[in-house]
Amino acid sequence: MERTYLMVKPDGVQRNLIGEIVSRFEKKGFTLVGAKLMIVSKELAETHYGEHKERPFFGELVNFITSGPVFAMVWEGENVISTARTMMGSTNPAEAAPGTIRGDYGVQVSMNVIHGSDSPASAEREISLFFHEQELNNYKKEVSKWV
Ligand code: DAT
Ligand code: MG
Repeated sequence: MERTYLMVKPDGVQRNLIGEIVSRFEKKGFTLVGAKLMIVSKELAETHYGEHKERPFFGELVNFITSGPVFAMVWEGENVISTARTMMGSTNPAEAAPGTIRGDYGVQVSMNVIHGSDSPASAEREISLFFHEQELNNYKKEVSKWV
C-alpha cells in the first residue's frame, strides 16, 4: 500500500485549517499512519526543499516553513501520492481549481497551505526525513474493504 508525506504549512496552522485538511483525507478514505505538530529546523527545511536550492525564492521558502509550527502527516492508501496532489490543487493557489485545498484556502504561491510529496521517491525520502519508523502505525481499518 502506498504512503505519502503531507504537511499543513505554518499558514494553514495559523488559519485553523488542520482539522479541515485532516478531515478531507479521512473522508476520502485514506488512512492516517502518523502525525505531529512540530517546528521545522532551518537544517531540515533546507534538506526537505533541497531541489529548490538554486531558485530565487529558496530563502523565503525556508524562512516561511520554519516560521511557526507545521502539522506533519503520513497518509496511506491506493494511489495516495498522486490523489493527494490532485486534492491539494496547483502549486499557485491563484491557478488551483475550486474544491481543491489550495483553490479553496490559498491566495499567494508563497503561502499555499499544504505540502505533499510529488512521487514515490520523494514520499519515501520525506517520510524518513520527518518521522522515525516507531512513529508510524501499521493497522487496518475495518472500513477499508468498503473504500
Ligand atoms: P509543490 O509544493 O506544489 O510541490 P514546488 O515543489 O514547485 O511546488 O515548490 C515548493 C514550494 O515553493 C511551493 O509549495 C511554494 C514555493 N514556491 C514555488 N514556486 C514559487 C514562486 N514562484 N515564488 C514563491 N514561492 C514559490
Ligand atoms: Mg514539490
